Amino acid sequence: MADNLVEKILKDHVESGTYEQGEEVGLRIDQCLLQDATGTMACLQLEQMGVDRVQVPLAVQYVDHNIIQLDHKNPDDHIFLQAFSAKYGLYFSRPGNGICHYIHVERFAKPGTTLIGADSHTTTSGAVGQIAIGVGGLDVSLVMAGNPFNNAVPTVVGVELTGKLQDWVTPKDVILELLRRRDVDGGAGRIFEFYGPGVETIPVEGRMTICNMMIETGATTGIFPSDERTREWMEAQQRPDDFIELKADEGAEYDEHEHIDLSELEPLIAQPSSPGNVVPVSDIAGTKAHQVCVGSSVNSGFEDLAVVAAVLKDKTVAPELVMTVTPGSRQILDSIARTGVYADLVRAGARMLEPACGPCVGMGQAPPSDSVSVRTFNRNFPGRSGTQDDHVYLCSPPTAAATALYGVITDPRELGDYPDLDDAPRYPAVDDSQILEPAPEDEAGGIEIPRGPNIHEPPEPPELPDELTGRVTIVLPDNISTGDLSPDGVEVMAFRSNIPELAKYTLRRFDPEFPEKAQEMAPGFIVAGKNYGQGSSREHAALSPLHLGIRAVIAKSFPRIHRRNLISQGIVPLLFENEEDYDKFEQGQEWTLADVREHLENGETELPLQAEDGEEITVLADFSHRERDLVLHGGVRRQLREQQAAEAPGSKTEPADRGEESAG
Ligand code: MIC
Repeated sequence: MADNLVEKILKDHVESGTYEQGEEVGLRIDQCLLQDATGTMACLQLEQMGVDRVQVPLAVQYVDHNIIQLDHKNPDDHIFLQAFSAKYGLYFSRPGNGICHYIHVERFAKPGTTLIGADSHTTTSGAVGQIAIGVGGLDVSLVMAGNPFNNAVPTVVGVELTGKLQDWVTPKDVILELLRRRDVDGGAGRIFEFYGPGVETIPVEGRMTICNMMIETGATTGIFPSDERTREWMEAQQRPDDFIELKADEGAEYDEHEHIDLSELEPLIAQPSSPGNVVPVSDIAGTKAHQVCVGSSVNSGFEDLAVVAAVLKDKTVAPELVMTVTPGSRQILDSIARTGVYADLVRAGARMLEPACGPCVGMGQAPPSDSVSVRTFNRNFPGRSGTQDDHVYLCSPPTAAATALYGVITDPRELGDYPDLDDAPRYPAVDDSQILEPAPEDEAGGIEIPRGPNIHEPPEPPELPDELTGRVTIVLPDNISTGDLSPDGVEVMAFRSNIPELAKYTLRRFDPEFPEKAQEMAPGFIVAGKNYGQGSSREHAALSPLHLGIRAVIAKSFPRIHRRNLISQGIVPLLFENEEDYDKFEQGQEWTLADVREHLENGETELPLQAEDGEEITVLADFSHRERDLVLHGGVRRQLREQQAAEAPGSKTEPADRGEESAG
C-alpha cells in the first residue's frame, strides 16, 4: 500500500491501537524537548512519577524564554533545570545558546523520527522530515517517564508546491498564505505534508519557518520530505549519518488537498491581532510603523538576517522607528558575525539582541502605546508584545527590512533588484560547547536539585464528583488565547513555577478582578466561544484556572493542545451541542451537571446541564476512552497515583478497571 510520509513515520511508531483515522494510537517517541518557561512545571511533575532517569533515547532542556533575569526567579529556574537535567538524563542547553527550535533542528532533529516538546512551535523540526508535535509539559513528562504518546490518527493534508518563489517573496509568505486560507482553526486535527516540485526550491531554514507556524492554523504539525536539501543541511551541521532520504510512496494519497503555486505568491502580512488576519502587504502599504523586530523562533536564520542586512547596508533605519534583530542560535550569531551581516545591521542602527525568544513573548522591547509594530514573528495575539493596546503585524524579513528603511509598511518588491546573498557560509561553525551532557547514571544519584523560593508544586485537581455544580465565572468570546489565560511578558512569566502567583493574572485583559471573583464563586465554570485556548502549549493556562477553582469549560470548540491540557490537569472540556445555547449563559448563574460520573462511566457523550431556573441544555462530552478515564480520575496525576497505590506491594486493591490503559 502506498503511504504518504506522515503515515510511514507514524505507522512505524505505533505501539498500541490500530492506525485508522479518528482512532487513538499510542506512539513511540524518540525525542523530547523542554524549554525553561514550561520546563520547571514539567520536571516537577516528572518527579512525582517516580522515575530516576528519562526513558526516551534523547531529551533536551533548553533555556531560551525566561532570560531577562529581573530578579532571582528566572535564574533560580535555570539552576533547578540544569541540576535536574544532569540528574535525570537530559541534555541542557545553557541560557544564551539560542532558541530551542533552531538548536533542535541544527543539532538533534532526525528524519523519520518522532519528537514531542513542551512548546507549541516544536513543529519546526518537521522541516527535516521529523514528526514533531507540541504538547503540555505534563504530556512530555509522561513520555519521558516511559509512556507512549497517545494521539488520534490525524487527517493528512497534502500541500502540493509547484513553481518557485519570486524575488522578495519568501517561505514566510507560504505559511501566511496557508493562514489566509485556513485561519487560526482550519488546521485542527490535521498534519500538513508538503510535496511536489516546489519543495526542492525551499531550503531547510525556510521549511522551518513554514513548519513552525503550521501550529497557528491549529494543526497538529507540518512536515517536509527529507531530500537533497536535508542532506546538505545535515552535512553542514556535521551529522551526515543522521540523514536518510524519506518521502511519500509513489501514488500515496492524502485526505485533503492544498496547492500553492509558489511563483504566484506575493508578500503577505498578518494584521492585528491574529495570525490568521492575512492580506497582501500592498493593501496596507504606507501604514506608519514605530517598531520593526526581526527574529524569534521563525525568521532568525542566516538568510533571513542576511537579506535584512543587505537591504539596510550603508543606510540607516527610519528615524522615528526602532529596530531589533535576534539571531536564532549562537551558531547563527557566529555566522553573521564572521560574514559581516552583523556589522551591516549594527551600522544601520539595528539593536542586536541575544539569541532567545525575546520580544516575541514580551520579554522586553514592548512597543509604544497604540503604535504599529511590524515583526517577523509567529504570533500577534492582543497584548502579547507587553503593550496592552499594541498593533502587531507579522511578515517576512524582506517586508520588515523595507518597512524599517522607509518607516511605513512597504512591499519589498519596491526595493528593486534582489541583493546577492552569496556570502552565506555553507558550513556553519558547529558549536555544542553550550549544550551540557547529563551526568553518568552512576553519579546522578548524588546530585542535589536547588529549589528557589519561587518554585512550587502544581495545584492538585480534585476528583470529579457525582454531580458537578458550578457558577459561571465569565462568558468569553471566540479565540481566547493561552496568553489571555496565562499572559506573556517578563513580569508574569517569571511566575511560571509558582501557580498561586501566576493565577493572579488570569484573564486580566477581560477583567482584572477575575481571579478574586473566580475564587469567590468556586467551584466555577468558564463559558467561551470558538477556539478557546488557542496558541501556546503552556499548561499554565489550565493550571491557573484550576488553582482558581474552575472545574469545567463549556465552549464552541477547543484547539488540540489546550483541550488536552485541560483534561490532563483535571478540568472538564465540554462542547455546546447547539452553539446558540452560548447566549443563555451569564456571569454568576449556577448550572449543574447532574449524575456526571454516572453518565461518563456509561460512556454517554450527551450530558444534561441544568440552570437554577430549570432551563436545561445538552453539552457534549466528546472523549476517547482514555480521555474519559482521565476526566473521571481528575487528571493524569491523580490517575497515576491511584494506579501506583493499586500496584504497590501489599495493596489489596486490584488495578481499577478504568485504569487498564497506560496513563495520558
Ligand atoms: C509561544 O510562542 O507562545 C511560547 C511562549 O513559545 C509558548 C510556550 C510557553 O508559553 O512557554 C508555546 O509556543 O507553546
